[in-house]
Amino acid sequence: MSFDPSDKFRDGDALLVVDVQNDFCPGGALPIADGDRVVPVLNAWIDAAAARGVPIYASRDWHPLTHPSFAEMGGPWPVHCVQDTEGAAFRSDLHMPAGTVVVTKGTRFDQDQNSAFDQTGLAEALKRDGVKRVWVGGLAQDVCVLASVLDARKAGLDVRLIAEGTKPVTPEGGAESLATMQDAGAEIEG
Ligand code: VGL
Ligand code: ZN
Repeated sequence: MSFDPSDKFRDGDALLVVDVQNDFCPGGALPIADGDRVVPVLNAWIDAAAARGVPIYASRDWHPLTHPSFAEMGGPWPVHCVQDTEGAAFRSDLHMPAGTVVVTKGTRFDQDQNSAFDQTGLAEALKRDGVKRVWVGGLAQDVCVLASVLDARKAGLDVRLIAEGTKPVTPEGGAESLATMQDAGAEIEG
């Protein structure tokens, strides 16, 4: 491994891996260019977090078959991450050490939840566990990572975006989301 993130962590840190699922990677239903390339990067962070006892949270988009974000329901996206399908599964090469907490979102019938914090109780869980700062990576940078970072800031958490560990739906969206996250006080790592 060329880069070891171990020395980046301090007490009060947590790692949030957003939506590293098959459908968001090449070959999936809503593929993000190079989406699979975040996996080795995030694995290094996950391994370092596990070794240091930093809590790891992995969110997943987990939609019912009739979800309002799907085009056929009037939403912006193709059908993706349908509950219990292979497309909704975490990438099989993503490290999931024992104790990794799965955060399920996007299950509502009446509205989408892009953020891992949206009505999941995640902010409360992090506060309960004494978390002050979250390291965030995953997919997609300009959708669910962006929404999660902004909500983390709103919840009063310090945020570090793992720049190499996230990819956007569009390059323009990627650049814009970076600026928006920085404006909200998130720091960009890498
Ligand atoms: C996402 C589009 C639709 C994401 C989820 O995880 O970024 N993007 N649903
Ligand atoms: Zn979705």
